[in-house]
Amino acid sequence: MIPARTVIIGLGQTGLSCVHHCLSRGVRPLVMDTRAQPPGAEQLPEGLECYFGGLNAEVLCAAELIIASPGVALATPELQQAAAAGVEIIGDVELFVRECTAPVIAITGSNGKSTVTTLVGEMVAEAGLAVGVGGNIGTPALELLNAPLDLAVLELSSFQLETTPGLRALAATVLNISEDHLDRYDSLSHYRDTKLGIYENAGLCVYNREDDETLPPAGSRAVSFGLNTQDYSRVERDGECWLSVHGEPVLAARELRIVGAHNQLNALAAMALADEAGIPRAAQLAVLRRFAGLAHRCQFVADKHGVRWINDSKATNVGATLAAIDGVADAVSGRLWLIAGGQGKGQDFAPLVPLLHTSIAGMACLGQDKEQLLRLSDNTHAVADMAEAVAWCAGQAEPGDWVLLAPACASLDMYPNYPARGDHFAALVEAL
Ligand code: UMA
Ligand code: ADP
Repeated sequence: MIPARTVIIGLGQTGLSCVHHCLSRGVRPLVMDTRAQPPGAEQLPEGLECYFGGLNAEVLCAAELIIASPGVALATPELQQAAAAGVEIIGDVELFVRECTAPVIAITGSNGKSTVTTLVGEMVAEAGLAVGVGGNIGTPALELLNAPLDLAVLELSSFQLETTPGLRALAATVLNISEDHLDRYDSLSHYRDTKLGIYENAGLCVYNREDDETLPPAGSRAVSFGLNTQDYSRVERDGECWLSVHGEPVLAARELRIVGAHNQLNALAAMALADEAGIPRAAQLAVLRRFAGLAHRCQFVADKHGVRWINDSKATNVGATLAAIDGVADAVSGRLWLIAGGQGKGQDFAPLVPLLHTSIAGMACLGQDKEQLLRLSDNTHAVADMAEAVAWCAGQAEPGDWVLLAPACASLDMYPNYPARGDHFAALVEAL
């Protein structure tokens, strides 16, 4: 039951999905947004009560329920006041899990979420089941309630996990933990603990044996994935690398179309989750053999005068950039040039330094936090924007070299989102 005095905070995709959900349940919510002209305002039905340009603490404290968008921090003073006044604050995913009767597979981590979510979703569909795929990947979870489902596969951000106390996943995973969103969390352990919340009441916890930060609480029913031999793993057989399950090789790694050790881990995690949902191995392997990766993740753009250009605009944190470099490094015959920069979100960029001294010939640095990147080593170069970054790399690179856009930063200082950044990069490359 959604109470009559419900306030929805934030009018992005999430807020709009919550408005539609409330209306479909006979409740007319009040909508609030800190922005004077939030982007979805024109899509609201006529006559709905709105409060834009700030948060009204008085209204919030008088509410029976607040549904907060993930982009709004719970630490916001007006929300803290409402919480202190005893008002329940939840997110859209909590509304979803309260109503969804199908089992849920829940996926979080600093990197690889969308890849694993897509893989699992496709595996379930391949097995002939009705599957809904949503959450942080882009389709608001509540939209999945519009069709009958056998299974829901949700990508969950730390922001969404903060406001989803009722999650009871059939299987849940934390793929990995590395620095991100430190502008919203006071420490890495705070960010990690929020992510580990996904394991609460999960039927099976799927964790990364290479990353102790992903360990579920003692006593949990758990299975692991990793690069050494246990559970879901990568093994060597007759000089060849295989993905194996409980010691049995099931797929030669070369049959995967997505590259890099990180993607082998993603494939193993997807198999572990799909196994718990009873998806036949043949359906899993069919998907792993054909899946060529999502757009803006290590995506080949063009070969220009013998130089290969790669778009990994989705690398919005240092961990993802390291994985992208690792993923392409073996394939590069010449030198590798990197384009990075944007909003650093409080991260430490130091893990890039060893690579700037070894695998990376030079780095074009752009965006709000470029100064921090420029300081990392001598082979960095400041550029004003993406056009200058592409031009500089084109001037440096020789046939056999690769240029990789893997910014280690959010795009929001220069673009509406990471796909817009990747598209702009690709257009500039095509025009070379
Ligand atoms: N905002 C305000 N004032 C408000 C409300 C929001 O300024 O009152 C700002 C936020 O600070 C943010 C922007 O508006 O900059 C959008 O926030 P939102 O929560 O309204 O976003 P939605 O459009 O509802 O999209 C959200 C997720 N966005 C965020 O978590 C910031 C989307 O994840 C998600 O796909 C969508 O719900 C559907 O579930 C995007 C994302 O960047 C891809 N996620 C982060 C990440 O992956 O790192 C967590
Ligand atoms: P997310 O949804 O968590 O952002 P994606 O699947 O979209 O993850 O991948 C984002 C980027 O993170 C990719 O471009 C890649 O460089 C990197 N990445 C993907 N999987 C992993 C992984 N398992 N470990 C580390 N980095 C990864």
